[in-house]
Amino acid sequence: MSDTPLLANLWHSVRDAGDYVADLRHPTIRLGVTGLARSGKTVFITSLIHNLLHGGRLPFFDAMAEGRINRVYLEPQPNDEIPRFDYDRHLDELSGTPPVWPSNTERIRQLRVTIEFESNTVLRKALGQDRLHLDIIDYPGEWLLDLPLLNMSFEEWSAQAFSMSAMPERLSLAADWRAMVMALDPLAPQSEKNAEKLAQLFRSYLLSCRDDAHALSMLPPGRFLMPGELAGSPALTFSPLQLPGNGRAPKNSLWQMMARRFESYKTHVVKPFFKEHFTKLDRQIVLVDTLSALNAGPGALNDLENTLTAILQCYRPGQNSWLSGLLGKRIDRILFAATKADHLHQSSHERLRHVLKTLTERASERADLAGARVEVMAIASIRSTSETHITQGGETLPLIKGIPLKGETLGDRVFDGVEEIAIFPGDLPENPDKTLLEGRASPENGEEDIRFIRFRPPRLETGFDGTPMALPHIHLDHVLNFLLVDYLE
Ligand SMILES: Nc1nc2c(ncn2[C@@H]2O[C@H](COP(=O)(O)OP(=O)(O)OP(=O)(O)O)[C@@H](O)[C@H]2O)c(=O)[nH]1
Ligand SMILES: [Mg+2]
Repeated sequence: MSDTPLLANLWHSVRDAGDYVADLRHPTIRLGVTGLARSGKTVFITSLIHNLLHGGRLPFFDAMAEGRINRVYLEPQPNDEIPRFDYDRHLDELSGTPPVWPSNTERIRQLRVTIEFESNTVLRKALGQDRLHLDIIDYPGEWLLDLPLLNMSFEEWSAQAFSMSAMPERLSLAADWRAMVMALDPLAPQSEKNAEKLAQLFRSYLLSCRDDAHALSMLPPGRFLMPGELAGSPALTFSPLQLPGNGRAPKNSLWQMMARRFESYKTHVVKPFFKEHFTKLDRQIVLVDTLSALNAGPGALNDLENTLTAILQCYRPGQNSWLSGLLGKRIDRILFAATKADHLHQSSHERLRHVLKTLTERASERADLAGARVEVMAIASIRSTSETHITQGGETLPLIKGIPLKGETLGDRVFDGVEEIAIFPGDLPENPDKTLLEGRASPENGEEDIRFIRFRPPRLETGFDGTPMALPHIHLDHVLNFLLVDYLE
């Protein structure tokens, strides 16, 4: 299959013969937006759309910079079975008084944006191509981490989950769940009560791993953390167990009950997601809260690298025979973006990118990713800080300025959500390999920890005529260019 989108679109058109003419004139790109919980998916999509709709500052988005974008608007999405991405609600939250960050979203969502443009290629002009449908599909990154489960038996998965729970950064968090597993006889008759209790303890352990203080990310099964519409269903009421003795369990034992549910999770939850959604994506952006992992220490960074490897493996055809059988085409561009770069001064943005680049390079080597173009950027979907500096003893110190969220603390200080402050956010070390090994900056070398304070989103400005000004951002234009440039030539 060709790598060029024009030919790729021809191919899709031939497949869906009914839409042949329409598709050629108005191609569609399906962009997957993913990332673990709180990585910044909702804020990213909202700001991206707002910037497109309201002509934001996007100097490095070629089609926009060349004045070839005529109109951008939202249209009804093509897939009725996927809930709509609630752009209006999220924008309302961001434009409130005071503005607040959007609420959590735990499900797959979709939104269609149509871009009317003037092509600068003879072929596209001849085809009358003047419109691109951009279908954005927002889904939890946790769900991608379930792919390896398809190649595992319940016994293998149990053994892996048990050994992971014994890692130093996890052991104390897993203590209650491990204690119950060890106290139970898995060969005893099945019991819904025990299944529920075990599943609940297992889920609490995974949730506490995800807390800011630990910031661990490799926590399958994905729906335990992001259940979507499946919360409370039997397909999610299971937990790894330890199989004693000869590895055989009687038919109606607790072990068999859990093994059955593990298999139905794979059949009814994991496979349909990959089959119905994942295999239909053309391009992908993976948002990574790299700063939170840096803040939490070496265990979290290590874990993040494993997570990125697992995510990248989903894009590797041939890695999973079940999946590669379904992949009619291949995702040809993947962008990894370190989000929330506005927590750092711009002098550290390149270093933040470098940290994520090092992590993804190591992960891509392990995933042996053939074919797809992978890019790494540091971005802020919504810039909540501005930059300033102070001069102290002849030395200039870069600062960031913003309004910390109510309840945020710095030392003994508790912020009220109104007062603006300027702080030195800390530098990221120049050498990311060292950072990755040690987890954080080393004060003995004069490096400081990052001061990670959450800031309030900025007030949405309006122009003289009351029209909203686009949301401030860092590098969203680079993101758009990487993902769309060849579709808009
Ligand atoms: N300063 C800053 N904070 C951000 C930015 N993007 C996200 N955040 C913060 O990160 C939080 C999570 O962002 P969301 O966009 O809701 O993350 P998500 O990936 O959709 O999270 P789930 O819906 O829980 O999966 C927000 O509430 C903000 O506090 C950004 O560009 N700048
Ligand atoms: Mg969300």
